[in-house]
Amino acid sequence: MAAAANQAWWKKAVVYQVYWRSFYDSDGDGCGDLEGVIRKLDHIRDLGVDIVWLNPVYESPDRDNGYDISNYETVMAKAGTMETWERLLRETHRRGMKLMMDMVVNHTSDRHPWFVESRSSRDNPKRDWYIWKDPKDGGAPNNWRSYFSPSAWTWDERTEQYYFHSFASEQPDLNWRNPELREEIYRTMRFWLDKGIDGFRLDAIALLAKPDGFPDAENPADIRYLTNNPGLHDYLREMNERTFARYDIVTVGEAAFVTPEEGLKFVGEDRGELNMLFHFEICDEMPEWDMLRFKRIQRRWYEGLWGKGTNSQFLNNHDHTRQVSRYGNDGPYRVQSAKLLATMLHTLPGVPYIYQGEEIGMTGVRFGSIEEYDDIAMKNKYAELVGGGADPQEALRSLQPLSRDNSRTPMQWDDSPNAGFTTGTPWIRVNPNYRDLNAAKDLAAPDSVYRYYQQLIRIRKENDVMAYGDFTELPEWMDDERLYVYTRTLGGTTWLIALNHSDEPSPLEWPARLRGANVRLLLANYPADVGQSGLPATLRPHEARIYSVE
Ligand code: ISL
Repeated sequence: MAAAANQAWWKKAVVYQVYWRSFYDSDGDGCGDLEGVIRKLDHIRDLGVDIVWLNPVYESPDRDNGYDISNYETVMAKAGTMETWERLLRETHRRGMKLMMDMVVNHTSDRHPWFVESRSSRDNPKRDWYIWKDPKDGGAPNNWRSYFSPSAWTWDERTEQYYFHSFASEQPDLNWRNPELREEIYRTMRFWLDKGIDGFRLDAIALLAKPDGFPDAENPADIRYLTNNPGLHDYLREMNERTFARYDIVTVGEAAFVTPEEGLKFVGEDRGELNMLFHFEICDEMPEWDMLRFKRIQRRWYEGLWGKGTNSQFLNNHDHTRQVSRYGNDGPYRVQSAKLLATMLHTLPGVPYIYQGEEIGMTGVRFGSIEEYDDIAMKNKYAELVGGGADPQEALRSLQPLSRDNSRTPMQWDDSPNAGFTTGTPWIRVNPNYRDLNAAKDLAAPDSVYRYYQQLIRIRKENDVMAYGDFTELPEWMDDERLYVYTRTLGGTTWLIALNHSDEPSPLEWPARLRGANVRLLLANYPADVGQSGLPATLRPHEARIYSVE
């Protein structure tokens, strides 16, 4: 395998995602805010995190929790003021961390002044900043769905045309064919870069280009047609050249439905586009844990990107339910499982992302009625199912496991009312398990998940092998559905990672080449003597171990 690509500060980084509205509420209005993030920065810094990814804070009607922007250059009042944001930037930098902003340029809110102007008349100068089409056969211009609605088109009575939206009708897509629009977006990006931020997470960035003529899809339910259309990479190269390339920053592109070959077009180090890829071949396409499928996906992406571009490693975020519930064990082995998943994500090739609450093993949630949910994607889908005749309770049950709200319930700080998140009424209910599952209790526990993350991140940062070492699965367990055993090698350093992703003990027959090696334990998620030599004959349920091998 090719040697690791050239080194860069962000390749050794660990990213922590702050969904600020659920992180900490400083003023008791029930919604998290930027002042609250400032007050909890030490919690993030003490983990050893390098980059804080902040979900969108721009002015927004909040139909999609900030991903429907109505002014790119102001902070929404719910989050705070520009002064608060600037203090957050300073306080993040003062703690030696970097701030990555979430930038949404595929679409705006339907209340953005640009769209208000665009929809006012067919000859408005900003008409072409969005995508407008005449009806076809008396209906929508084509048969496409959107991510959040049965049709990607909404009729506008005043100008008697449809406008296009990849997500909700409150999120009209920008027309990236328009050079004036593109220049305005680049100016906005430089507005934030000139404030001293350290990078962007680029939302839905694979959707910017649309196909000529918007032909009907053979299978409207498979929404891949929304992504990776011709012209996309021309826009990304222009974007990079007009903005990112002029600053010492990091960019990560959120790109659904890409293969490793397509992913490399975004992040190939010779491409002049983006730095890191955030793909969804696991979270969007692997509904529940499947070890062999997971191993295949990891192999494909390693072979496709390693030495040429940088992948991200994550199993949850604000759009995907909590990893210990979806891909691990959130019952009797919750603590061990949370640590095993973390060990895997921090030792596989790629930059690891921690989603707030993951570091204390927070779990998914099950509310009793659709009214208790907030997620526009879930509520729209529920309405579509029930509108189509589905039993309401059955529709709710079918949507609960993957509802984005599973990961959006408030951060659980302690066992005081509302888990110490707010003194008011939380915008979304706190997970009822907060009394037993919260940061204060975890930090006081001898088997603290947080303290394990601290150790994991420390050994990653003290050694280059995790960021730059080649990845090799041990053939003895390549097809094992429980055990995942691999090495990372850089120069003379080899680390061996052994994971038992199952509720049962798993015996291991170590190959002779390892039985005679000088093996030393670096980290374990069960009580063990770090530094002890020798390899275990068995791994306990959800046991994870990292060894150095000489
Ligand atoms: O979560 C997904 C599908 O279940 C992802 O594919 C995701 O919806 C998609 O990649 C885009 O997500 C981003 O843009 C959306 C916003 O709702 C999401 O929160 C954001 O992560 C529209 O801006």
